[in-house]
Amino acid sequence: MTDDQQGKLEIETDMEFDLEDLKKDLETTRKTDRWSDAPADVKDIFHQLEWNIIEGEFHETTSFINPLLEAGVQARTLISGPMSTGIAEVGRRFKMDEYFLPEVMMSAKCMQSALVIIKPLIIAEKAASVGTCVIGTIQGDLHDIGKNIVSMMLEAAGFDVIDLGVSTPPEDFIAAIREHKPQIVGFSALLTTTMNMQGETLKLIIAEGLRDDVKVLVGGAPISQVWADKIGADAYCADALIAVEKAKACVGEHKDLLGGAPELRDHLLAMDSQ
Ligand code: B1M
Repeated sequence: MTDDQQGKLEIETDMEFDLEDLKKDLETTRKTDRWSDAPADVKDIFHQLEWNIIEGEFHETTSFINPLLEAGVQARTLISGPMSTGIAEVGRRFKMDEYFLPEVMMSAKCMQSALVIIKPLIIAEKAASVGTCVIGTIQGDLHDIGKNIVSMMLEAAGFDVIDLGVSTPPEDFIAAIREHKPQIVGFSALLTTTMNMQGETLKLIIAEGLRDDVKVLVGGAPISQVWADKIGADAYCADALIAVEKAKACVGEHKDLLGGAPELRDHLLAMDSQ
């Protein structure tokens, strides 16, 4: 697969989907409005990949990825399309006690094995260096699929990314800020029980006198703009693409605003409605 074979197909994935509708699609005909602009064979493999993730058949996940790339589907379309809907349905089943932890772990392995193939393709798009970002999943939290996607998208956008991994203690963020002098710090949290550590980590950044130096972006399933405002973060990022756009604005048009400045928060919030 050569570089110019990749990325010829434009498929709309940036659409809201209702989990109940998705459930109906999956349980009945799988006829759906999702990806209606994709060629029939591509759409068919999208559904197979989605289903593969839901069923956690991780040994077979990669067999769907290469045919899609060879058909010209962009790596990032795979993430925002069938991989996102597949893992969302897994989350719904877990919440409804239809799935238990072993099933979720197998689906997570599907996501990870697909990302192994996708990551080099996304990183290959790396633009010239635009800044540095320290990112990590917050202490107590082991979820890293979303954080890894954000990291790789930031890297492709030209950021030098220092990824601190999962369950990152606040002190490790401080040490990394001192060592790498990032303009951006990103916190990921997926649990309502760990999201509070975003606030605690930010408090330590303030206590250490580093708040002006860094723009703090937060994300993860339970995170919202209300939460970001409550803890005093500069921006909430609903997904990886928004995280990249906001990070770029922080080192571009808003580079002269200090971390924590109310105008910065307002400018970044306004980007959500653009
Ligand atoms: Co867990 N889990 N899990 N889990 N898990 C959730 C989060 C849950 C919502 C499932 C549910 O009930 N429906 C639920 C949390 C409920 C709550 O807190 N209210 C839950 C639970 C309860 C748990 C355990 C406690 C279960 C248990 O042990 N009883 C346990 C916790 C372990 C721990 O962390 N201490 C646990 C464990 C696991 C697995 C290990 C099995 C696995 C994680 C594997 C891994 O990550 N390596 C797992 C998974 C896979 C999930 C779900 C199903 C999927 C998460 C995911 O990868 N989504 C999840 C259900 C859900 O989220 N609806 C669930 C796909 C990913 C692309 O999206 O992470 O949201 P997301 O990232 C997005 C955006 O949020 C944003 O951009 C990303 C890309 O677009 N974003 C950022 C994220 N971080 C950002 C940082 C930024 C910017 C944007 O910084 C700049």
